[in-house]
Amino acid sequence: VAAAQLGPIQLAEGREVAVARMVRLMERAHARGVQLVVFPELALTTFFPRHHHEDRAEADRWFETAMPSNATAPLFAAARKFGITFHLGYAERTPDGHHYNTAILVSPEGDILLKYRKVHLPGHAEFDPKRAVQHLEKRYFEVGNLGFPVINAPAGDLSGVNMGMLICNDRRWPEAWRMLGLQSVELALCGYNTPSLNQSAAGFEAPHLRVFHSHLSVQAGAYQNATFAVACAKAGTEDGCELFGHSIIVNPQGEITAMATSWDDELITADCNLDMCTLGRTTIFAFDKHRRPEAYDRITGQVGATLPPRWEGK
Ligand code: ING
Repeated sequence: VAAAQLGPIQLAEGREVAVARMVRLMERAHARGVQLVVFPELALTTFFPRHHHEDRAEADRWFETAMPSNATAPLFAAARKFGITFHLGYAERTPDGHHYNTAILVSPEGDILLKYRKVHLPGHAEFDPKRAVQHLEKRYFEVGNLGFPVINAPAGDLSGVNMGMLICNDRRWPEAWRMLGLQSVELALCGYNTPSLNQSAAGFEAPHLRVFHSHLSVQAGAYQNATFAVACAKAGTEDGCELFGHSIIVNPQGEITAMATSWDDELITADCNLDMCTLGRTTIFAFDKHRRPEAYDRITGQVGATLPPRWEGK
């Protein structure tokens, strides 16, 4: 597998610029014998949720109404030419006018094997004057309505791999990983666009923690659900706003087996022997043997945290 990390896509750069760069990365992937390529979240355009459009309809320019389209056809053609299965993140506008932050898994023949719409939308819905940079995902996207699906489908020379997807902020929520784990996921695919500086005016966060938290989340999610994971960044400075790279591929033991060291277009690859999922799945994380859902009522019964009762003394 490969993570095909993308560097910045500027506001003025059309989809064809990003697609041409993605085709070049796919060519490099083919040269290295890669069978599955993961591209980032919202891989076709600049990270537009940093821009406020008073009229939401103005933001429709960032969305795809067809997949593939003329702009994305070269990517589908390259995948067919090289026999590569690929993951693509993009802004989806449905025929009936719904807007989602979407990821698809596409076969070399161009079939859409799996579609996922981002559930955990970070940021805010209205312009926030306190913020140095807006993060308006709650303004432009609806919460995903497809759950957290996993599919068993061909990938490369394997006839069936259990594949599932997360998008960006989802990776920080253990519930999202566990939904995939409870469907025996073997390869979790995640694209992200993550600012390298905390822009919410909620307090200082040392910059080095941004990459640390991203890696921590993916490594924990992979380990605790005995799955491989590919986390692929859109990186670099767009409109003066820096997104971090450091894409990674992680094995079911939680080890990073490949990491990007640039914040630009960069291909990282790793071999994935799916048998490596078996140990965790049949011992520590044998869910059927060890999970106690009857004790987890708060996890689906509550949204926010409640306060604990006060100790009344002995
Ligand atoms: N971006 C960021 C992410 O979750 C974020 C937003 C960054 C939230 C850091 C909290 C902390 O990686 C997206 N697009 O979700």
